[in-house]
Amino acid sequence: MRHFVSVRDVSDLSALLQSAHACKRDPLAHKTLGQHKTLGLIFFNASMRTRLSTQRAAQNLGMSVIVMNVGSEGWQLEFQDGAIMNGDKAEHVKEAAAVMGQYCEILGVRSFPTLKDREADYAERVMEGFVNYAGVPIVSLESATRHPLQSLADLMTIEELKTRPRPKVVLTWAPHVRALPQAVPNSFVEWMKVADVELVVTHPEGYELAPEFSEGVQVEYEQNRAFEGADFIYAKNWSSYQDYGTILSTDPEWMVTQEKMALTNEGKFMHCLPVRRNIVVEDAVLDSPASIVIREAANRVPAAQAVLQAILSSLPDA
Ligand code: AN0
Ligand code: CP
Repeated sequence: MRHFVSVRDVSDLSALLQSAHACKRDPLAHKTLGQHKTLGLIFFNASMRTRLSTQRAAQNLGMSVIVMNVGSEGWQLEFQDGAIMNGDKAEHVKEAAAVMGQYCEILGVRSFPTLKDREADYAERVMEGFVNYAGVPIVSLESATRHPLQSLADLMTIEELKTRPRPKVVLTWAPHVRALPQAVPNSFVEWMKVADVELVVTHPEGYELAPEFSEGVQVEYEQNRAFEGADFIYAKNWSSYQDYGTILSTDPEWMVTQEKMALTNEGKFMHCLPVRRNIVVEDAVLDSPASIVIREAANRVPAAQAVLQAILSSLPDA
């Protein structure tokens, strides 16, 4: 594997999943694979799970890790080709990414969307800038439109806990007080489409995901109907794609409750975290045995490890 920015970078999904499960069983099986190699983790935005789990995964492989919060501690970067840089941007991604690539064998990048300029966000200007100019493999730590390390951990978790070969998996929109990216739901849908699951997406009207993700996906606008017989409920808020970046609804009726979970097939509750209690999901659900959010977060380590392992194994000098 060269880069890991979307599911399309995975040539053999079942092999990657098997590798992730193996990393979970025996985290130190390849503890020298990454020796004398450095992973750079570049954050334009806040993170807890992605930062710590990816760092831990790299350590399990013997890698060194450099972390930089470029969003708050670095020079402001320009991404526009041909820009006349007379504003507040001190450096172009062409130099910045190329320099970082001199210091690290692999770079991880987190960069949220603007939620203002849909075209720029969906063109993945930041992630593509790094892919084009760093000269080393790039791992997405959540980009403007995708969060593939999260989706891989989610899929691992579903595989671990499913009670039938083709579980019903429901992605439900839930309310939130802030406008959030579509990256997590986009990615979840993208990965579930290639997995062996029955996927249903439920959200209020106006929250349809971008066509490249929603194409071929079953949408049920009645949340209760979607929940019926579900094995996994995956809750997430996102802002509107159509009316780009706006909050169209804060309807508390969409919060995930015990009452709604009772409609499922003893369904498990999933969320990528961080989650706002009693806004997205009520305490009773998160505090119940049906909640698997901590296992899901734990699986971020083996998921990241499997990805780093695949990239390390295909470095030119490996
Ligand atoms: C981010 C999002 O919704 O994309 C990160 C989730 C992993 N969430 C928040 O900003 C709350
Ligand atoms: N789920 C997730 O990516 O969490 P962080 O934003 O804390 O990394």
